[in-house]
Amino acid sequence: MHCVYSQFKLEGNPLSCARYGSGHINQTYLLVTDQPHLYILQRLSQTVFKEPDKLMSNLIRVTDHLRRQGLDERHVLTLVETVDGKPYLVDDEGAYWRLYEFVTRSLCLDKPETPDDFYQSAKAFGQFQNQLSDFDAGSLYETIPHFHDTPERYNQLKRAIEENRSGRLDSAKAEIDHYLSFESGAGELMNLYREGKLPLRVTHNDTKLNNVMLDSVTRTPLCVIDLDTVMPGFAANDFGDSIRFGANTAAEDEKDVNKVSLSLPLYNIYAKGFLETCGDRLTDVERMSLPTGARLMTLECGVRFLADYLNGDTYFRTAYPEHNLVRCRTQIALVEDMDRKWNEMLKAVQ
Ligand code: ADP
Ligand code: GN1
Ligand code: MG
Repeated sequence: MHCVYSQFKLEGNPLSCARYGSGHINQTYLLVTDQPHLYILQRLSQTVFKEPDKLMSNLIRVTDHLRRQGLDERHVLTLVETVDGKPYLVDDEGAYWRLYEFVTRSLCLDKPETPDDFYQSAKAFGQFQNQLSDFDAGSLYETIPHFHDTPERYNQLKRAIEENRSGRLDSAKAEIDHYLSFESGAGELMNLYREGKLPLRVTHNDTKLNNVMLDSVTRTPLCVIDLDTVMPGFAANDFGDSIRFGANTAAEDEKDVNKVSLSLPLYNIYAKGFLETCGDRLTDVERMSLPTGARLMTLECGVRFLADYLNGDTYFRTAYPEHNLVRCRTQIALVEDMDRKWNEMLKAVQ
């Protein structure tokens, strides 16, 4: 990292800078100074984000929009300028770095500790959609084209199977067959959209529980973070990705798939929080599409993990060689459990 932080306007002298958090994409560091003032330093993944300037333009415009609503540094992600007054840094090697104010007195969870934590995260993401409801969706760049286009994700998986770049095809035969048998229905949301029945909104598109900050004392929402994929999208996908990650009774990378299931109490409480916060804005078709969002976000994420395994782990950060394969197994097990609980899932949004 070569003291890249010294090129930002810091308050205090740096004491330490170490890897931080459990995000799968960017390189994230916690920077501590003697003030004491905490910062989050991030190097953007340029494997994932091909047009970082456009991404940063989205991020600046979205956070400015939130700040104009009177939100302070604990309630909106805040960039710290470079010493020459720029909002982010491109180093000599062309790497993109940004520095955020650390959201103080906060909690960032990988798993809800109580159902109320999950309810509060639903409020945070619902509120985020409200705060951006008057933002011109068409003016945002698509930072990752076809990000939540599930049929296109299946095409990418099929290319990965054909190319077999990692030579791992034989070790994933069962998972490939399993995912291909689930392909019908993958286009449900995209079809509704193309038929003009589902509106595009400004959505977050990566609504994992660890992308929201809660107040460490009241455990109520502070702000939503990880804004790299804020783009036009479907409300169902924001709802769905939260369910995929937070309402699973097991971790995303649990090796024992028997531990994987959809927690209906967590699902129901998230639906309650989300609908209480932004339900009024949703059309009937959108509201009824929320369970489909949960199913398709889970299926799609599994397809992406499997494709990345076949491509040789170039996209998601992995800790061991089978990590993406393990992740794709949990996702398909979760889809199967959602199919078993489908009527109850529908009931919660009816
Ligand atoms: P990734 O895209 O890799 O998931 P994130 O932007 O989500 O990267 O950051 C990774 C983790 O770093 C988050 O889950 C959170 O724990 C922590 N983090 C990021 N930004 C902040 C911030 N401004 N304040 C406190 N923690 C943060
Ligand atoms: C990534 O960046 P992070 O860890 O919050 C990914 C999401 C996946 C998720 C799976 C930009 O999220 O789309 O759902 O991993 N983000 C990007 O855990 O691809
Ligand atoms: Mg993240």
